[in-house]
Amino acid sequence: MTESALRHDWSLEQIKTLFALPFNDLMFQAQTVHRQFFDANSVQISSLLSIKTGACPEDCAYCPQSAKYDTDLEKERLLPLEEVKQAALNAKNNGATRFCMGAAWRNPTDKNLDKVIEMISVVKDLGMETCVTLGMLTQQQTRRLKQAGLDYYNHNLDTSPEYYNDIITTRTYQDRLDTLQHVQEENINVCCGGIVGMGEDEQDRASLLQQLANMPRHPESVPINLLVQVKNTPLYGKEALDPLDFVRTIAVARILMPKSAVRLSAGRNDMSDELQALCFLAGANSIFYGEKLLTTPNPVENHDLELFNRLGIKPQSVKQSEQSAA
Ligand code: SAM
Ligand code: DTB
Ligand code: SF4
Repeated sequence: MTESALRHDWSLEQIKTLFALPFNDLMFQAQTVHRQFFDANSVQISSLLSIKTGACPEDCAYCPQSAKYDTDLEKERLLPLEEVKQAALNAKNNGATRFCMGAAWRNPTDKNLDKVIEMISVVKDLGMETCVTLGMLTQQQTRRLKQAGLDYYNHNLDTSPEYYNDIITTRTYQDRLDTLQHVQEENINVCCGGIVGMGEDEQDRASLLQQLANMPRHPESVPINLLVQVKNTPLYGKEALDPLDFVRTIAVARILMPKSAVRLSAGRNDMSDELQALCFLAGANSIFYGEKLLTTPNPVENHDLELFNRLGIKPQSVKQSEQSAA
């Protein structure tokens, strides 16, 4: 499949038809597409660090960092540069090729952005790819991040436009699309996906993927998060998603966005090794690596390395990931 064969005109019906395929047929199709663009046994690994934790003014119903919910979280101010450098170095020594820094902001102030730009610079100097997620950006702020050499900006759509108002009221879907447009216009790689298991239905999952696949450029990285249920957030206690429907979501993302890295993201701590193996078979080829996501647990490194070993998966080197991002 050539670049020009990438589609941006998926109808909801077509996507729902993929979801409705017999599981084995869906997996076969996803695996076939996956092998056209990727080494099927290679997975990119990114490590996360929360550079500013908690006290966020937004009301995202899934999020432990919202100031609106009493989640027992230790709030922190923006971390000192040296601490960030140390964490990135540890991540690199453990084998991560990309370092993603997240801040619990609605949007960064220009002063905050100065500090984040220093962080991007020290992480780049370690030879790692950089990613930040800071909330909404103006075009001017996006340009500054590009000039700082930022590789990826993470900004999720989170769910379908139809289900969105049940999850967040303090920021609109259009606000998110606007920030994503700024990032694409400045030619920064986009990392954009969503969360499933929030009580949405299959049509919502299809509609979220339709939004992503029909963007003018597919996001270079598509994180598919399974809701991490945190006590005292509004979504705590939601009925769990059928794990096979999670695998289907990964497979459909892979088919719709053949050249994108599809990331098996939050929620791995609650998944069996076998379920994760099915996700890789469905076309996931990137993970968050390291014992913590932003504020919640993730599998320990040794466990992941053992799983990779059992599956014959090789972590991707920085060089390979540069090639696939180009
Ligand atoms: N505050 C910024 C923003 O929301 O744009 C950046 C950080 S925010 C924590 C980054 C993403 O983490 C969210 O968009 C959401 O998709 C994901 N996330 C947060 N809490 C989660 C949870 N409990 N389970 C799964 N994903 C979660
Ligand atoms: C993304 O899609 N998932 C990551 C990252 N982008 C920033 C965040 C997951 C957060 C899970 C809840 C927590 O640890 O606070
Ligand atoms: Fe704030 Fe981001 Fe959490 Fe929403 S997801 S409450 S914006 S930190």
